[in-house]
Amino acid sequence: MGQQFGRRSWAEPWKIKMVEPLRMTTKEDREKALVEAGFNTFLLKSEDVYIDLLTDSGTNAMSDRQWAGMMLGDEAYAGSRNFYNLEEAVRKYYGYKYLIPTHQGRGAEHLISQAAIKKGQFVPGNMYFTTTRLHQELAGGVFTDVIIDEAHNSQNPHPFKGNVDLEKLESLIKREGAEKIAYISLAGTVNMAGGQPVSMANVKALRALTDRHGIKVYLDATRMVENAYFIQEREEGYARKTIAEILLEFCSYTDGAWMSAKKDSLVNIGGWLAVNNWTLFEELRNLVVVYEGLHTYGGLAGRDMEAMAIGIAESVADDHVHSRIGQVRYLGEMLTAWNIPIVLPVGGHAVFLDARGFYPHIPQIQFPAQTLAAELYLDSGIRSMERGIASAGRDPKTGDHYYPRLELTRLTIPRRVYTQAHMDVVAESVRAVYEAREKTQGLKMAYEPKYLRFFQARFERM
Ligand code: P70
Repeated sequence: MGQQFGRRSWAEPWKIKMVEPLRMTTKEDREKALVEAGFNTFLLKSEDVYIDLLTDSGTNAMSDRQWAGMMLGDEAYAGSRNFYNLEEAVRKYYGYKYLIPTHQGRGAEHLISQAAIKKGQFVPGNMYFTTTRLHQELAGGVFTDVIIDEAHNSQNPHPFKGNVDLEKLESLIKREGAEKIAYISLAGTVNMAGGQPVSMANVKALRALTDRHGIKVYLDATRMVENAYFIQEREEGYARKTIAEILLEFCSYTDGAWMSAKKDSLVNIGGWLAVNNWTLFEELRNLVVVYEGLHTYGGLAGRDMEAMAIGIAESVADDHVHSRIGQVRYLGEMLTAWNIPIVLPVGGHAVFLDARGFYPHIPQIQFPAQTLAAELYLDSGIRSMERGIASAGRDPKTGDHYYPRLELTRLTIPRRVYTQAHMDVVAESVRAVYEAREKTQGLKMAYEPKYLRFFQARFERM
């Protein structure tokens, strides 16, 4: 593939030591499983899935060193050695002073939202993320999207579609007053936009603007390593800097971060929250014992913290990130070569299929992206995730559906798990589903839970 695009190929900087057999199913098996799952890929049994591209969260393969670290778990209730190793890794690679471990990302989102949002305050962010926005709303905040317009257009080739629109932000601050802004909720990369990065220039300018108004910036660092890769690749002055240097510089423009370590940090469970301000830290450290566990384990076992500490160091290795993003891009380039509509540029963790491009005849309220996820599973047993109107949920004020411009189905690539041959099989299945697009009909929602409905909603064929 590298040769076809006139460049040298990459290869994985590891070899395989242990394998897990995959189960193949028949079309009849899959039809039955899909109906039982209410056409929701979250409700399928993993055993019924062939290639699992539901998420890159907690689905990564750990290295031999991480597994060895699991054996060094210091399972003490308080003051585990592994906590201090994790604290040191976060300080070294992300640069924040004070660390609180949490069981996963949303545990950290809960704490920061409770501590830093007063009822009625606005929380501007570069596009919503489902769990992040929900915790902000549950804390009484009002999420406000301040991402650049380009992000809402799946075909716009902007290299940093995750950027904050500083004019949108400034006019919000002018209109509402700085004291009505809880903090800026900045994500790198932006998941719902297609894994799109934020530039260093943008975060620097954001820092300058927020400093003028005395507003804090907290970073969703979940896929910030991948964001650093795009800066190295695309932004002037960064080609010769390492991923680790770029990560540290980026974080230095923010006041703290929350992390779902299940992504970048190459573990199956874990997260953290880290800040530079001692007073805020004291409050968070007090809150964590209510919801997660003591502040030196936060819902994790010692071994989980050790695997995370080692995973953080592995995650910033340039050759690792290069091959990780290279694999995602390989799949994206194959689909683009076949004129299949995807979000461009291809992002860091996934290829996002543009379900509007697949099914222009299916109205958004008939869930085109959910339909596409169901069709892909039926075709080949590949599991993907809806990222469209079902994920967007409802406006808490009016109760109406949000109608996001992006109606996407995500093929999310776990790190160090699948091979290039798996990507070929995925691409061919996507092509088969694309070729059958005109005959495909939409879905209706048959059951809708109150919170984060996409996880447990059930659908039926129209
Ligand atoms: C995904 C996962 C999790 C996530 C994230 C960003 C940018 C925070 C979190 C929460 C899992 C997921 C979550 C909600 C809906 C679908 C899937 N993203 N910030 O697959 O972290 O899951 O550890 O609590 O992407 O994208 P956690």
